[in-house]
Amino acid sequence: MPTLLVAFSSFAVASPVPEDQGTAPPKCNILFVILDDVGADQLTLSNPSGEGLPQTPTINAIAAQGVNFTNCWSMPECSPARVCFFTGRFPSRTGVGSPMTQPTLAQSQCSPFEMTTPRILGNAGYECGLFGKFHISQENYNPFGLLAPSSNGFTNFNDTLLGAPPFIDPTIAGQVTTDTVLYSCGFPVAGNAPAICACAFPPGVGETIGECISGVDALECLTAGGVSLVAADGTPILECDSDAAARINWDAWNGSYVWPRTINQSGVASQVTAVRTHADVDQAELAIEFINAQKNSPKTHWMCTLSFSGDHDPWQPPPQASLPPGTVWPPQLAYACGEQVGVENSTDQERLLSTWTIQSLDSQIRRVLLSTGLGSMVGDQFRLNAPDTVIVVVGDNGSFLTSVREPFNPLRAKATAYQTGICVPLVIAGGPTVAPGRAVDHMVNAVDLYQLWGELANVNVHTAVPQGRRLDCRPMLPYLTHAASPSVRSWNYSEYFAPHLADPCFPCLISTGSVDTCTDTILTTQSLCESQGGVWHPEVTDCCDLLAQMTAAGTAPKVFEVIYAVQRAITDGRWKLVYSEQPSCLLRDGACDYEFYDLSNCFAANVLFGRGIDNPQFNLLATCDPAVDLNLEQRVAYIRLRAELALVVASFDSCVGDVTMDGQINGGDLAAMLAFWGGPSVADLNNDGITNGADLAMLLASWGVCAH
Ligand SMILES: [Ca+2]
Ligand SMILES: [Ca+2]
Ligand SMILES: [Ca+2]
Repeated sequence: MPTLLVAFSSFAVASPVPEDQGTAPPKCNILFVILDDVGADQLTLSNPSGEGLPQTPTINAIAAQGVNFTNCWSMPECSPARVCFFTGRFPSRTGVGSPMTQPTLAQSQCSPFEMTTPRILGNAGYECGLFGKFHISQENYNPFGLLAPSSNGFTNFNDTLLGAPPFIDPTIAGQVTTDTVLYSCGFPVAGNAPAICACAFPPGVGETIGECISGVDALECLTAGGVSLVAADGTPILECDSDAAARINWDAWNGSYVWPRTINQSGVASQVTAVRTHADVDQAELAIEFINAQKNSPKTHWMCTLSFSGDHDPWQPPPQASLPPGTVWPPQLAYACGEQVGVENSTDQERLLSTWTIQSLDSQIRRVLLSTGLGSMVGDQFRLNAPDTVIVVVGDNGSFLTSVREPFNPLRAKATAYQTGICVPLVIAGGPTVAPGRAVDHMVNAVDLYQLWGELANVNVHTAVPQGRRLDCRPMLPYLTHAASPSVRSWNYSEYFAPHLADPCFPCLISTGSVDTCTDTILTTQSLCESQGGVWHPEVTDCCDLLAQMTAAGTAPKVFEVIYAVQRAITDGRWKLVYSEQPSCLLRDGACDYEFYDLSNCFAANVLFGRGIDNPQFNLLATCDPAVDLNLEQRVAYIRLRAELALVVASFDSCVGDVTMDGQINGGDLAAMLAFWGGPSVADLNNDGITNGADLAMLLASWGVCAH
């Protein structure tokens, strides 16, 4: 370990942790709602000038009776953001820098040795449950398999281990056998409306054919858990027919309507292969049951995490009952889903489906609050009634390309450290919150929520974690309890980096008209690539090889973008520095590793709280030379942020062999390694998918105290 790094890192962590202000308020219950892939662009609260945005009367009411945080950074992808929420540590400390996909190895999933929120709050007498999408760890390449949530302290988990809704089933449970996709939304359509068909339901135990009702709207049938009858060529079958029903594959998944459930409860894992309740509704229902059950629980407090999966692609029309009255598919659009053929061609449909999904989620949040007594209707006004419960609603990362709203940038969205990829909505209400209806424009980060959970339970998270473990979170409670609390953060940070995988990840090329975007780190399987409208290129090893091949063939696009394998962003609130590990083929075009923005002078800053969108033309480092590109004020800010970023990155110095993350490489790490011997694990130090002698040799070679 270079001594320079040691000096930097001790400097970086020596700064005192800010004290909580004032006397500690009483412990609070916590309802934590995660909206998957809902970036700041999606809500009027965080995108005030946005047009045609989802109607979110419940979230707006929570903000009106609480605090709207208008300057929240998260991470560019699902898994890193979620691990931040529950560990208070930046991705470079937890190892989770990218979304988990099927081949992601254990060391790129949340470690079982992390002191997650349910562990800390459990020690403080809280009952904790997480319902909905997990995506913090997963069963694949994880020694705990289906008990992955429990291995992270989430011992009461129910819903999905998948990172997204399953793919939409255009075959209508195996009935349609043509190669042409007739029904891309997973149910039969006729013109611009759901078709009318006979609706079959799954057979009960011991039955071969279930109930059937003739002449049902296909979306209503799917919502009720049925399958519409169609012929092999897709022709709707109007009357019930046992021969037709016998052709249905009842195990076929179908987006948010039919999906696999995993449960962790009391140390036991179980699964349901095909749940036939819409995921939004199911997740809300689980939260309601949990919260109401706590009224009779011997534990004094609770934390319910309601992790909606709904707004992650692929989108389908949600249940009609979840939508504002009168919501109809507009006649100018084909009734189609998952048409991921690029930004120019598919945005209207994708945005409409995303809009409807967010509206559905808002109505489910309202249902949870009304069904648990945390809210009530006073006339036609929704009112919170949560004096001892804090309600937090957050997006986990920026919106996905095809759903991005103006003035945000779809080509610098989710998966990037630009503003569209990391700015998320955050509203908090209830409990000790004073002066409701405020906006707080101070910088906050996804990791800070970890400290808030502690603050609400009267636990100092910095002393609750094992000694030597570094946290990145800062206090949040002062923003709730003091209307004029000054900014705690002087800088904010976000990052992305590629995962360790069991299989090689080949380039995936997504063409969006004038721009071809390539990734060789995120869409890690052929099916994932193709689900995003991409083309998988296993004949080459990375995006640069692909570009070389296309150039040689004369098919290179005008604009070839690569999603960088390492991205880091840091800001002091006005100036923003973006670091990207550039692939060699792009560097040839004169790109540089750093971009530098004055957010107060970026695109649409006047309508986005004074911090605009970091589009390429606003990059101040036009020639990559600060001495040429920047004036004195800019140069000072640039040098300061470069130094700040260097300190942050230096503080990430890894300690290979410290499996248990306590700053020592000793018998505890050896015991952990032996416990995982022969399989994938966080003790797979050389990242080859197996824990064995090669890893042991590395551990023994670094035996002792970590060099930081
Ligand atoms: Ca997400
Ligand atoms: Ca250790
Ligand atoms: Ca290994």
